[in-house]
Amino acid sequence: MRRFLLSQLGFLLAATSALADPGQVLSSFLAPAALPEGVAFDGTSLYVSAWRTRLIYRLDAQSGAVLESFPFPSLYPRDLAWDGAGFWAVSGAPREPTTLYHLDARLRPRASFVLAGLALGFGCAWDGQSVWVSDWAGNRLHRVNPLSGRIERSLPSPGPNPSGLAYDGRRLWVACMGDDRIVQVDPMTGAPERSFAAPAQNPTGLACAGGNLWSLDSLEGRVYLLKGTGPTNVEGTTWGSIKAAFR
Ligand SMILES: [Ca+2]
Repeated sequence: MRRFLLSQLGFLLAATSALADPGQVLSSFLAPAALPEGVAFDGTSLYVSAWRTRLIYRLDAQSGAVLESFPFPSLYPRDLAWDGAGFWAVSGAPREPTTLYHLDARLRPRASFVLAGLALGFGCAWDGQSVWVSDWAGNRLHRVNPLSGRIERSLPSPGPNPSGLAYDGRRLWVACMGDDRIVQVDPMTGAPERSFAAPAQNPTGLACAGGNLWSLDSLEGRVYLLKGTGPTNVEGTTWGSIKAAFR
């Protein structure tokens, strides 16, 4: 009986993840400028950095309309992250030191850290306590102390050329430009848990929005809203309803 219940549970879990269909494009619009590199979402507006103009744009998250723009703090804008009160921004280019900027809610620089040992910093995410920065050329993910700028922990990237990073409350999402995939990993071990094809061929910045993901493509110059894994599967209503069925 126990074996029967477990196999049924496995079937239900498989059916649940199939329904979620992560990676499906829910909507998309043109980026405000060529070569969008980074994205952050503060719960209301979308913030997109663009290489061509070296600006950060605040966008209406529904229409993509530009509401405001702010100068990026360096010549090499990459990914962004929102930490609940301000932003983090990565500056990275070949033969340039990777620099992590802390910006206030109006995008004014408040602090900066040069991250030694990174070949080309790109992705940026906030996990509630620390900042994650990906090394595009070194194929690693680094967890950085937000007060000292020191690297606390490093993991191998789940794919080549990690560009965008986002954190969904439990797992890291990594856009890999080298194979055009978006991968969810365990931030403790770096183990990949699921992945799907990026919506186009040059994925850059990533940001989480509820259970979904904002994803940029610098070749297409587009902003995509992708289906994520919904509210955290283990604690969310889907898992609750499965458990209820076996009480
Ligand atoms: Ca990000």
